[in-house]
Amino acid sequence: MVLREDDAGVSVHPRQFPTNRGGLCQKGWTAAELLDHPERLTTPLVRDPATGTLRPASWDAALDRVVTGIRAIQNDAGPDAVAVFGGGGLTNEKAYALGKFARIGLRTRHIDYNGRFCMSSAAAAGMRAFGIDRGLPFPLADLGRADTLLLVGANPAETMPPLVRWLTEQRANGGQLIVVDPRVTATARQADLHLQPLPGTDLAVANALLHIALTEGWVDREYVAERTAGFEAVRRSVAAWWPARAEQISGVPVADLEATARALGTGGRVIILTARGAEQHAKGVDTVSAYVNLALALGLPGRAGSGYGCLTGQGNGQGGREHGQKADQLPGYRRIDDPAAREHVAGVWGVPADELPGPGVPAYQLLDSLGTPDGPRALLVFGSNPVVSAPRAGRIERRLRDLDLLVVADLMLSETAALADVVLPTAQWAEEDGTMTNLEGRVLRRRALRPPPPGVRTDLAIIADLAARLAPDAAAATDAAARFPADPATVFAELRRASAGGAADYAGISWARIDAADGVYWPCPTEEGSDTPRLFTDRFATPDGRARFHPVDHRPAAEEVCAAYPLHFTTGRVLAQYQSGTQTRRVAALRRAAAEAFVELHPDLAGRLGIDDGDPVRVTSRRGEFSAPARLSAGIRPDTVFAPFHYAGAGRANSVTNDAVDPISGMPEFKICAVRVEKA
Ligand SMILES: Nc1nc2c(c(=O)[nH]1)N[C@H]1C(S)=C(S)[C@@H](COP(=O)(O)OP(=O)(O)OC[C@H]3O[C@@H](n4cnc5c(=O)[nH]c(N)nc54)[C@H](O)[C@@H]3O)O[C@H]1N2
Ligand SMILES: Nc1nc2c(c(=O)[nH]1)N[C@H]1C(S)=C(S)[C@@H](COP(=O)(O)OP(=O)(O)OC[C@H]3O[C@@H](n4cnc5c(=O)[nH]c(N)nc54)[C@H](O)[C@@H]3O)O[C@H]1N2
Ligand SMILES: [Mo]
Repeated sequence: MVLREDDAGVSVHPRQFPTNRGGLCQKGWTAAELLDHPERLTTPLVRDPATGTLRPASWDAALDRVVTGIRAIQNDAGPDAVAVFGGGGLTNEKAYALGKFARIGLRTRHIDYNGRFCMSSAAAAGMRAFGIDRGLPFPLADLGRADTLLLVGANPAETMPPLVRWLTEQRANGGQLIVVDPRVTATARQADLHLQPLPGTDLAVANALLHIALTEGWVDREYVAERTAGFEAVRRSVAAWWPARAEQISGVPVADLEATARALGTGGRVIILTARGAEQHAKGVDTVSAYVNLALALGLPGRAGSGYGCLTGQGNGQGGREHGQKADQLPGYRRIDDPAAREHVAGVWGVPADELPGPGVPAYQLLDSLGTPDGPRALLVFGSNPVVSAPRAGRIERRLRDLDLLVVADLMLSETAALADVVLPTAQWAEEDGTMTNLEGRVLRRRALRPPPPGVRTDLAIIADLAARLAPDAAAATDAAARFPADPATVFAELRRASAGGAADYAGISWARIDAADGVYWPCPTEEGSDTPRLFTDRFATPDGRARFHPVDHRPAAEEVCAAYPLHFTTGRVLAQYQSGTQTRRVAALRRAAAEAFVELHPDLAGRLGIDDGDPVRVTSRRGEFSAPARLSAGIRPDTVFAPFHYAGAGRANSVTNDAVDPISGMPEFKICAVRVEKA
């Protein structure tokens, strides 16, 4: 998009760009409204110990409070007693600076971020199959030319409207769109075939699809032999997944499974995509692996116009997961437990490698340990609102309250900021330069249109100031100031060096090159060399160049329905709200479009429960309850209830969600738990 500022304020205008062709979603069109919003924070806030309320304070006083608190806690309990929580909406520069600040400014191993709740299962499955995690290993435009496109647990018509034109184009070209979702969504309505499984059964569906492909002889034997390893174990494991068995578990009719397998197995260009519906489960990694197995068996990854991909969520969901905000990660998608990676990054940072802390713990484990005897006693949050977005949010809210020091940098007083001891007002997207990496692995520029309002600082400036103030003496403070520049261009130049040689190699990407080329795809190791729009054309990023199959088996959800909690509950998004809603719940047009939470349920179920459309209902699980008006829809399975997670307070869906996590990725089970529903 292009921004213009005139007497009437800042406005958003379309820009012709290859990924979205000038298209934006409603949130994009209205985003400028937040720049001069009356509720915007324009001064730091510090909690007054006498009254317990947040009071405006100077930057000096606020940062002093933060630094004094951190020092006292770390002197008492060691460096790991302070933790950092980041976000996938931060620019690459900020994500990088935050990871560096945690490791060498605070010397803590405890940093993780909201991407753990987002794409971590697809990331882990991609890593173990392909040796690399780039959401789409091919340009988005490939979707428009696919003969068959399978969307598993994705609702782009509401979550990624600019992507819909590729779906429209695909079908105009004669392609077939198949959607797997327990609800008839706006996306499912456009599909040629809609599979409507019980939440949490996608793995069984995938294994049955591969079973059918094997029986029918659609497996690409030559590709499997030449480009992959481990097929035999998968072949044996899916032998037990007769379509009838998958139908029994998922409710998807055998005929639909067969039609889907045929479209995938006999199409020319075939693309399989997963999103949060398939991934946000305690078996998310294995579920994605099941679809990757299917894609590999059909010979799709690396074949022109075909492949497997994950639809990455947040603004910088891809770049945010590459440069060191993750508990186990260093910049360039390096592992923090890899001695060579530590040596390289420590060299760029000018510290001895043995001074870098080891891996921390995944987001939910981190949040759930806050304020407990063995957990961190201070938390710094940049770009997330876990009071609304974390699973089992009531418990996480209590953990945050148990902290000795909670610091939140935000544009608005989010529900998490409202609990903080110190709130730091930060700049918005239109007020700072930087880069973001989109779902195709394409690094893009974000340009500042105007400076932040008086009293507001950028995240980079806040990190730089904190690092300098934490230094023990004047000489160390000068040193820290040099190590933590507030200027994004300087940070990006360092990020390029730190990422050099890593999986996500940005060494050859300059801002000028991004401008000249409408974005640059990583890996891009040299300024002269080419970038990489398509991965895997010759080899995978594994040591021997072969992709890996992983045998995976269906298992039940972490919590099954029972007499007391007889219904399946799942969550997701609506078009007009974004995430925890801090921003979108404050935009008048979006509030009008989606003012409050709702509970979507089938008319038959509602009838049995004596609930009419619009009635207030209460949803209760073993962990808590929330209330919202009923919205009757024949498009949802009668055994399943859905609510959006964008709302706080009484309408907070995460009050009931399950905090069971995937053993490999740490992804919480946002997409299924057992509930009871009654008229409130
Ligand atoms: N309007 C809007 N757009 C957004 C966002 C937003 O908050 N609002 N957030 C952004 C972010 S961070 C992300 S991660 C993306 C997410 O984008 P999506 O993954 O498309 O979004 P969700 O609504 O979370 O989930 C997609 C679908 O999964 C279905 N589902 C639920 N349980 C299951 C299941 O067990 N199996 C299957 N197959 N499907 C299931 C839901 O019914 C839902 O329609 O959206 C991005 N875009
Ligand atoms: N039940 C359920 N829960 C879910 C999900 C689900 O599908 N179901 N989805 C999960 C997913 S995929 C995600 S991504 C998470 C998202 O949930 P959160 O991590 O809470 O993400 P946001 O709501 O985007 O929070 C961003 C916060 O940072 C602020 N902010 C925005 N830009 C900046 C910036 O540049 N700097 C700073 N310092 N602050 C900024 C915003 O005002 C906002 O308060 O929710 C997860 N929670
Ligand atoms: Mo996300």
